[in-house]
Amino acid sequence: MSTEPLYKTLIVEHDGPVCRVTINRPEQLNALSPLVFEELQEVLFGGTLEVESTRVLVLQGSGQKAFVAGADISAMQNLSPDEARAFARHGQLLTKGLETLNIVTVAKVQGYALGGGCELAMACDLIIAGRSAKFGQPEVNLGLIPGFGGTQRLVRRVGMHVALDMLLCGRGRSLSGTEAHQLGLVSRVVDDDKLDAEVQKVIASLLAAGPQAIADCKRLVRDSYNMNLDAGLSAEATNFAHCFAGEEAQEGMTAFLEKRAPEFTL
Ligand code: CO8
Repeated sequence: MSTEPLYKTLIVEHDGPVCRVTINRPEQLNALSPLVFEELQEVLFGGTLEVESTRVLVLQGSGQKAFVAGADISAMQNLSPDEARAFARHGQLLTKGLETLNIVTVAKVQGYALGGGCELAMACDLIIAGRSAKFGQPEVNLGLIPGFGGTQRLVRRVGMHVALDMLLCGRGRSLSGTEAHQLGLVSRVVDDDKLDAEVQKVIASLLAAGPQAIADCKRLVRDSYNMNLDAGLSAEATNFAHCFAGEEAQEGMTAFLEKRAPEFTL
């Protein structure tokens, strides 16, 4: 395991094909300051993350109390409209970048995932939450609206009516991890003290599967939001055919028939 010592607000640990990024501002409940954004941008897209050899990125918050309690309100207070637009676009580029990254992203959520924290988690491929996690979009209580995709991604996850309830009622309608799971906002929920073990289980599943197959599935699912069904099915068939041109599927199917574990390479 190696740790990147370069960052002020993040802890970045590499462990073979797994990279763990911890937002490390526990005193501020890991609120997203401009420096957090800058450093996240650098880690994810500036070369720190070795895209060729990393297969899973785990995003988490420091301490037990919060994943991320939102954008840093003190840093936002004096933004001009132009600066606010730039801030929102910056966050949106980051969240969009997570969705298009050729690596599976997992948000490990304990405690608060509010505002920009909920939006950051929703940009990840999988959200694994503790039962007592608290998801919410309290921007309206600040006289704001979400700016990092909350009005767009939340509705895609939980449907219009729950999304409207959360977005319009703000602090008055947050979801526990359990409820977030029931409503489809998170992928898995477990007792708080089992969260680390569950994330390890997910990582093990991801590492046991074909890397190219996983990357293709992620891309096809992500692209499905921007396609009609016919175009999406056609893209799926093309990719399915492509599987048969490479070694990965041969190895996967042969290993099954030979009753052994497959040996996939990146
Ligand atoms: N920003 C800055 N500081 C924060 C934030 C935050 N989002 N959340 C918590 N903190 C700080 C508190 O100010 C406090 O600092 P201090 O000890 O110096 O007073 C410390 O963290 C601990 O917080 P609390 O004492 O408040 O802890 P509690 O357990 O009493 O309450 C809560 C926890 C309920 C999470 C509470 O802290 C809270 O309501 N936080 C704000 C949550 C919120 O409103 N989040 C949404 C922010 S807006 C947003 O994310 C919009 C994103 C899109 C922006 C688009 C760009 C324009």
